[in-house]
Amino acid sequence: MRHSSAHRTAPRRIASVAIAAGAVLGLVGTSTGAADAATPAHPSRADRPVIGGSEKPVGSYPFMAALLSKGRGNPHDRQFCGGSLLDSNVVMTAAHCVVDVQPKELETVVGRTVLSKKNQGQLRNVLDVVVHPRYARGQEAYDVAFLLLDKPVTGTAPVNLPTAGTDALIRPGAKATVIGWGNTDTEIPDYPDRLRAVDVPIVSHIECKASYPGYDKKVNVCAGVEGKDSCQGDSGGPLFRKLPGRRGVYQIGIVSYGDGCAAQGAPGVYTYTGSAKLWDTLGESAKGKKLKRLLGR
Ligand code: 4AZ
Repeated sequence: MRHSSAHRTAPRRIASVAIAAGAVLGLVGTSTGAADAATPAHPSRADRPVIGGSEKPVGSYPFMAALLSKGRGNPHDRQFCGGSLLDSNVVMTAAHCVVDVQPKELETVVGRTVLSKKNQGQLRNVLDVVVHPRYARGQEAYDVAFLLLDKPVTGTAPVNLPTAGTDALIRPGAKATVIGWGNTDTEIPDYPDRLRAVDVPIVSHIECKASYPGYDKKVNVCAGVEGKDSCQGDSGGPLFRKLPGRRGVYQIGIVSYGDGCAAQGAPGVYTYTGSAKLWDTLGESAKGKKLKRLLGR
């Protein structure tokens, strides 16, 4: 989010996105621990690949949403942030993606993998934008907002959220996945048309606070390692885990900010969706209270 205003000035995206994905080169697979072992500690410029993820087949992440600025152009050029389906009528995203945007200027598509494929997924207008009442421009915490859709998304299971206040899903070292259409290259910006995913380890609150003074462990969680991270354009998208024996996935974070992408000692920062404080304080605004009721939280 500290980069969001810059993104907003970019012609192509309101906010910015991109998953830096791909781990180092396609040589090394993407989501096995082996990739890390195979990555030189100090890759030369030439072989530093950057945010290491990989492409995903259509239908892999049906709950994924893209935020598009309305217009006639190619949706790939209009995408500026990610989001996730939280309820048939609600898409969750980052506050910094939408805080300065009118609902009329926005549309969202759920279940599309290739942005330019206009017939993929379910496209919706946005009736209202509910920004977390504690989110303050220029600050980094409480970076969550909700888009109320004009009609429900059908036939798609929303993402699950962790039980608020239980931190079992953010044990440091645990493997999570982040997805998006954000930048895949830290040297030459490259925004993919097809959704990408990268596996990232959860980082401890202590390490994260050391990297980011504004980090608030009550409402944030960090993840990432050198070479694997979310990046510009991935903002608002989900960080999630698949749990053994459970259907669907559990979203533990929302892409929020970071100091660059995929650099050593600068993991990505996420809004922590299992935070009791995040959900309690959402009720401090009238719209937030209504939304909590709608979501049964
Ligand atoms: C951004 O500018 C952004 N490495 C998103 C995620 C990260 C950094 C920046 C995390 O939207």
